[in-house]
Amino acid sequence: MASDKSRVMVTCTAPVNIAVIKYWGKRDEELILPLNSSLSVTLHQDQLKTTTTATISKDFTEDRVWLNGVEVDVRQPRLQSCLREIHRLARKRRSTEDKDAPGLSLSHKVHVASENNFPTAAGLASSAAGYACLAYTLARVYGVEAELSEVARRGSGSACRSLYGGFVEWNMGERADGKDSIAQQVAPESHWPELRVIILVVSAEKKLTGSTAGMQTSVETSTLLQYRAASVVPARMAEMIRCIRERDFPGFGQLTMKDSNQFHATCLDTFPPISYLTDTSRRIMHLVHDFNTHHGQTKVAYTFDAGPNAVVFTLEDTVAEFVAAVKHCFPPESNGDKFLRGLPMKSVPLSDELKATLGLDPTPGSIQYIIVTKVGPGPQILDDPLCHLLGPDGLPKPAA
Ligand code: 2P0
Repeated sequence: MASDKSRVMVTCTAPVNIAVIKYWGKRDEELILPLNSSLSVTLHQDQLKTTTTATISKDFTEDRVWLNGVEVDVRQPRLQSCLREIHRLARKRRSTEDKDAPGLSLSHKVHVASENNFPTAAGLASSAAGYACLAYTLARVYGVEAELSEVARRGSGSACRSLYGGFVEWNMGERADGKDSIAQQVAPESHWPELRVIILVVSAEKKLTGSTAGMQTSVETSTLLQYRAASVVPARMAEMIRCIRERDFPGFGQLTMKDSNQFHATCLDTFPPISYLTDTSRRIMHLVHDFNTHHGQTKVAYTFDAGPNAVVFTLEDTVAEFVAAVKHCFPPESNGDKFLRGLPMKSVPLSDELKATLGLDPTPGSIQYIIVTKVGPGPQILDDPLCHLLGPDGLPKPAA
């Protein structure tokens, strides 16, 4: 943390998370309280992360925020909501806990710069990592040590799950004020070291229906969503936690696929219907089921969020064979050298038996690239001042 009498500057990173029991639908739009609990896997920041720098100074005349180098409107309600919450927690700390707590005057304005190391438009849950990183970084700047679920959640519901590493549950809570709607770790990232995550980037286009508007229409029109939240998710949460604790991959994988499918069924049950999956998404689902049939057990499992990209879970010993199957069914078209990204892996040939099982005709170019990653830790604070995205003047550093 860089500081002098008038200025504090902090830089932190936060991870992307992928839900295996999905959040879809709010019971309170203002407080961002969900209809059901959800559970996610935190992805490793070596492959996907948001970096955020925040600084406050008596010299600043207004709050300012830059996202990937472009200034955004700081008056947007969700940003304002996060700032208000962090100010509230900072005031609370000073009045009740520690009169000498670090942090500068709350009347000072803040400058924030945030960057993703992956394309925002790729539909890879950038808002979750972004708001988790904002909450975590602002907390460090203002000397807040409280639990930050409420701050992150006000930015984006799923962001509260990116505050922790490993396997994370967002408990829906029961209270009307949302004080018990918080994220907590189910198991740390070290718990299941063999687990791997393969992201199949299908389309980098911006999605047609945003999550916030989409889930609002689902709440208003889908009876399936109400049934899911009340009667399906509670038992699934308990079963998913058991599968994770026991490292039961077939159980984990089957439930992950079923929950993804039910989430997309509620989208279709929404009126007018919402469809996030494309033909390529459905072909990936077939590939996964064919692969598992060939092996006579669940060795890979897909999940899809509010977009066509697939996130596939598997164990370390299966990555190379599954990637070979993906390359067979979806051969890279142009960027062959950049097709495979992330963790290094060996290349294996596809057996004739498996090739014969895969009923798909190859469709070149329909998967743009693949990122191989694993389960990772929660937000980190970066000590090296070279990592700051803002210069000493509080403005974004020019791109290197
Ligand atoms: C999830 N998704 O659990 C689900 C699965 C998308 C599909 O959380 O309105 O961006 O900001 O609370 O968190 C996307 O919704 O929505 C999401 P808001 P958010 O990850």
